[in-house]
Amino acid sequence: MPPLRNRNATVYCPGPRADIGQARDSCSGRPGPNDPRGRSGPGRAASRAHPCVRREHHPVPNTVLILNGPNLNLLGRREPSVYGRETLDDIAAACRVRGEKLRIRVDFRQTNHEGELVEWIQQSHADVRGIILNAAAYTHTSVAIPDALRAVALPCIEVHLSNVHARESFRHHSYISPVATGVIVGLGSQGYLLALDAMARLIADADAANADGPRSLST
Ligand code: DHK
Repeated sequence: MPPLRNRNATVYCPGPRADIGQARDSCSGRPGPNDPRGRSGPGRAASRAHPCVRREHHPVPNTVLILNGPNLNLLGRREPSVYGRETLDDIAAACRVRGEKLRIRVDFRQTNHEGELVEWIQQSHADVRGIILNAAAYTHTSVAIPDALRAVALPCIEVHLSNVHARESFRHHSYISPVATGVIVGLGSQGYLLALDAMARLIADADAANADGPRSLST
């Protein structure tokens, strides 16, 4: 199956260029309405079209999606002896602070619906470099979520607040773990921050490998 994204996504300067009109709608790099080249071949077409198509010239911040599944909206009052007293908003705020230090834009979301998690994973934009996922109860039941993760082929770190292996046996199995780059369990909200640290390293390593390694066909 071909990848759904250009993993070596080129970052585009949003500045309009007179000869091609508003060729790019924004840093997304998608063709604008006046782009005569349409939607094909973003990497090569754009590098001919605009001198600013350089990661170092107009860097778009790396985004990491942090996705939370069902009942995590109740953190703080839900079984605090298991999940702690911090609310999900507290955890989101701590993640954003850590993200700023790491120069990562944190996109933090929660839903009680499996399909919404699947759609968020599928819709990861070109600037999303990785996913930190606490799928909560869907960890132990969902086939669709790991399928979506396989499809987008982004690094994924699975996080659980509680030590699922010290709890009921149905929590010992995770459908996410086989597709995750790494797994952090049992460290409470700190697990999210450790996952961000690890993700920053994975991104830096990938960028270094890209810079040093052979040029891919798509660049
Ligand atoms: C959260 C849940 O809601 C449970 O269903 C999982 C996970 C564990 C957690 O520890 O973060 O079993």
